[in-house]
Amino acid sequence: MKKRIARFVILAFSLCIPLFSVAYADAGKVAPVTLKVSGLVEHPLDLSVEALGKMKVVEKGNTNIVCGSGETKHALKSFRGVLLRDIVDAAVVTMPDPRRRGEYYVLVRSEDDYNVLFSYNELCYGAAGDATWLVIEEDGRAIGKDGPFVVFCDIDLQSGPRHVKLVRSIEISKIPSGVK
Ligand SMILES: Nc1nc2c(c(=O)[nH]1)N[C@H]1C(S)=C(S)[C@@H](COP(=O)(O)O)O[C@H]1N2
Ligand SMILES: [Mo]
Repeated sequence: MKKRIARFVILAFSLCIPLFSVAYADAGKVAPVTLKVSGLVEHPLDLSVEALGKMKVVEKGNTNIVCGSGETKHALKSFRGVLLRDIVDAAVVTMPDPRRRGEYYVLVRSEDDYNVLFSYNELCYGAAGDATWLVIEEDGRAIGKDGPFVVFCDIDLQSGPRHVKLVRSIEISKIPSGVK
C-alpha cells in the first residue's frame, strides 16, 4: 500500500514538473523594451538598454525638469545618456539631396502617445544637438516607471514640454517638398 502511495506521489510530482517549466519558460520570455529607430534611415535599429550602454554614454550633473507652467516637476542629481544625434547618426539618414536637410525631422514617440519632434538641423547644427539626450539612468539607477528611456533637451528654457517619458521609438521623416 505504502509503495502505491509513494508511486502516486512521484507520478503527481513528475506531472507537475512540465507545468512548472512551461510557466517558468513563459516568464523568461517577456521581451525587454527596446528603442526602435526607423523611417528614412539606411540602418533601422532596435536598441536594448545594453546596446545603448555600448554607445558613447555621458554622465551629467544636476538638472531640473520644468513644466510649461513654471513648476519644477523633477530634480535630478545626475543622469546618464546618449546624444539623440549619435543615435540618428548610427541609423544613417537617407538624404539624396542635402539641400533638403531643413525638411527632415526626428519624431520621438512614447508609449502613451506623448510625442515630440526635433528638427534634423537643430540636432546636427544647433545648440540642442549637444544637449538632447536619450537618458538610460537617472540618479545612478535605471529609470523606473517612466522608462527605460527618456528623451529631453537639457538646455530648453523649460524642459518639461520636450521631455518624453516612456520612449519607445524614433522616426526620421521629411515634410513633402514643393512650393505652395
Ligand atoms: N510620455 C509622456 N511624457 C511626458 C508627459 C506625458 O504626459 N507623457 N508629460 C510631459 C510634461 S507636460 C512634463 S512637465 C514632464 C514632467 O511631467 P511629470 O511630472 O508628469 O513627470 O514630462 C513630459 N513628458
Ligand atoms: Mo508639463
